[in-house]
Amino acid sequence: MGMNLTQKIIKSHLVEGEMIAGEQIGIKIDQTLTQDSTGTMAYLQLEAMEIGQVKTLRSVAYIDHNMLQQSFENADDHKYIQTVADKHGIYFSKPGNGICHQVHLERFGIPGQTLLGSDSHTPTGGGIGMLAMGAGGLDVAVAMGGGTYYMNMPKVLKVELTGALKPFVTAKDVILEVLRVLSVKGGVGKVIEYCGEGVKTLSVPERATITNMGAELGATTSIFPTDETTLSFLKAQDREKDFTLLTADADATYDEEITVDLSSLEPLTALPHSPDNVKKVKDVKGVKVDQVMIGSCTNSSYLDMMKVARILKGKTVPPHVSLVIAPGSKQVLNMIARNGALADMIDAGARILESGCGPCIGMGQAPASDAVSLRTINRNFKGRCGTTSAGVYIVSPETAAVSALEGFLTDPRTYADKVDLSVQMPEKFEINDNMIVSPSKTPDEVEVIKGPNIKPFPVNVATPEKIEGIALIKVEDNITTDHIMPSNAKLLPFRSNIPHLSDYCLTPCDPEFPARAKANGGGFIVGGENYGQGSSREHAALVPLYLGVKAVLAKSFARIHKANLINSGILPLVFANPADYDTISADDKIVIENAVEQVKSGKVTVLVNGKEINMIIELTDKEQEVLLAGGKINSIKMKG
Ligand code: MIC
Ligand code: SF4
Repeated sequence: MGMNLTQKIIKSHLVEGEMIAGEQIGIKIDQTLTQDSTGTMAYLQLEAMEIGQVKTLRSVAYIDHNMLQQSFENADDHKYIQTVADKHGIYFSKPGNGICHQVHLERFGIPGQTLLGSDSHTPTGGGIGMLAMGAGGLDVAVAMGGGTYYMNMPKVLKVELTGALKPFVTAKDVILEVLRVLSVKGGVGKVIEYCGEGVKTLSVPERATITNMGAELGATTSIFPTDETTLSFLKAQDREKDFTLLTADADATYDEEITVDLSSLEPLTALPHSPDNVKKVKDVKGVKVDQVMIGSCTNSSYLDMMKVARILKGKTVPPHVSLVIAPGSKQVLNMIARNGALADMIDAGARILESGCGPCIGMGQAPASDAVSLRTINRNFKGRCGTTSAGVYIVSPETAAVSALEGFLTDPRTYADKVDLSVQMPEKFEINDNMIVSPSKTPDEVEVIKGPNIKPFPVNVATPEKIEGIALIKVEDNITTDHIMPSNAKLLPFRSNIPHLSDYCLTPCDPEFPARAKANGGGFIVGGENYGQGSSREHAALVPLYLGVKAVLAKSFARIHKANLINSGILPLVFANPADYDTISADDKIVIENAVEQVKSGKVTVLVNGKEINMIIELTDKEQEVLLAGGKINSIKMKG
């Protein structure tokens, strides 16, 4: 029987297990990437596991998230990452070189290889046919040491693309349409595999926009086949030798299928505060816009920037609009600087930011109170931009640029007669890798520098026989890791300082949570569907661990967060009967007797104020071992 592309890549990397959807498999990881906000923790764990030289084909440490360097904490983290990378055989991408996903696609990604990144948008690499997945830093550290990556064999959802996009309708609108259809939890446990006639009409950056935002579906990853377009892209990056032709077999089968007719799509937007709250721009047009932000790993490619520059050329943004643009990489910035497109942006009144995540993760450019901000980013969770009362709309670069000029949310097709957007892919990108530092050839001589901001990370104890405490908080569906462990300009400098971060845990839901958790010596969290969606940050598990959280009782979990909880020794329990969620309240007393045996059986009876509630704990054999040991570090130590 024929295989789809996902199955082919998994098969060629399979180390353990059978390729049956839902079953545990172990795969070999070829490449890893980290970024600074998850990287410090990943490398502290790499050191704790006494991993010497990395065993991957390529590992890269990027600095792109926190580049404000407003005080020593930030610089400490950067210095630590640079020196630890140097010592362990990891390439180091200096701050300013660009956003990890954009740079990795340009310079390192290889079709058919596996990539594990400590960032949820690692699936960007699926745009050139990589099996690229996000994971917690600890799993990435293990992969760097040559360890197998364990996961559940995903289902494969085929998205058949037909037709071709109309002018001013974009790849962003394609993924927003998929989000509209499938929702933010529609991809959980699945790889989204694109195919069909429409594929060849999309450039590599367009494909990468689509796979990048597959993270918002909760998918394991998303992937495109490779073709002439992929080859030309790699050639233009001087990396022709990295090309392999990859397609699904003609008789491949899939677990689910949907079709998206590119020709029928219209410009779309995700309204505040969820990426699946999707509407047609023409149906919500006219909203007055205060801020427009163009950039992020979703939409900051050379093609995106050139189109934006063409729209802005010779025009001016109105007084009430602040337009900020962050080109995705040094390569992109350099090319638009040389060809004059950057000047067109500056002329129009845009503020140009350095190549990095910036406003996407609340590192500056927080909108004013109650402001409307149009952004080409991938997540518009409440407060993520730095201003809780602001409303962030996710849009394409074309919609962003046109709306910035008009001052109101505007259907970009109104500019179709005025601007020619037929920008060609360059035959050669400008290549200058002088901001990528190769690792030391004499690693023994490298001193790893840890400044005072770098604190040890918490480690759990083995699962005890009896677990008890109170329900510290009860939260609703779709709680994000931005709720559990907020990230913004004030907190990002403390990603290697768990004690400091613990004072902010779950504060967007309840400002008293940290104090209550401390006063009670820990306890339980009660959540709804898709608990922990969004980022890969394992801080959303490490900080609750530090606060003594023993288990999370939820209707369902997001994939990466569930893995991070297990790696931290915190029980991810799912209501056998979702209606039981309604019977628990904050402050209820919770007891789990005979915890070890119950976890092993996969069924856990929880006593809530003495009343029995049935929970399920779905774990692979490996996960069970890790959880019962009190987390991954303990389980590795136990094996010696
Ligand atoms: C994000 O987009 O939420 C982040 C910031 O890139 C995170 C990583 C982090 O929290 O450091 C992600 O996507 O995993
Ligand atoms: Fe950076 Fe935003 Fe992309 Fe996360 S989503 S990697 S913060 S640009």
